[in-house]
Amino acid sequence: MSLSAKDKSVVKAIWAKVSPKSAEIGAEALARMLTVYPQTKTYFSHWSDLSPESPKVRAHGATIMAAVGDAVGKMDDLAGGLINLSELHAFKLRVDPANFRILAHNIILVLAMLFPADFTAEVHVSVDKFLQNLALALSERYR
Ligand code: HNI
Repeated sequence: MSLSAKDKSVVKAIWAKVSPKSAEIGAEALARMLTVYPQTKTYFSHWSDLSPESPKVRAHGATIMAAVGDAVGKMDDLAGGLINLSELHAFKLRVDPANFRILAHNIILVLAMLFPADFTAEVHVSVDKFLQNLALALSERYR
């Protein structure tokens, strides 16, 4: 389902609030994903340490979250804006797109943990829609 004008403004507002902690959110979300959904570890098997404290995991979480922040600025055309990242994940990394939803779940969880007062049900709905649309955009090149 596509993002309404209200979803977009809600996502922009919460991103403005949380973006100073973007690196921490990403690190925590990626670490959680690898711990709680260990099947996702296969893609990162070239890293020796996949523990939650792993510097590689934490740095990569920050990279992913920076790309999520970039996508906030591309909400009017996520598929077009993320075409290169989609290409990378589809053809080079061969990430099963089901994993985008798993990561989205973990990002939402961490947002709720770090910003309990701001992460209202209304914000949750719009962020969930945004991340599902982002996952869809990243899956664009798989077809
Ligand atoms: Ni993903 C690399 C963004 C989900 C596995 N990923 C990247 C890079 C960005 C990125 C940015 C770095 C690109 C570059 O080097 O040019 N990834 C995103 C985003 C999402 C996402 C925005 C979803 C919100 N990636 C996932 C998921 C997996 C995943 C769900 C696997 C479970 N990504 C990877 C792997 C790499 C990667 C593997 C390469 C890591 C490395 O450096 O070896």
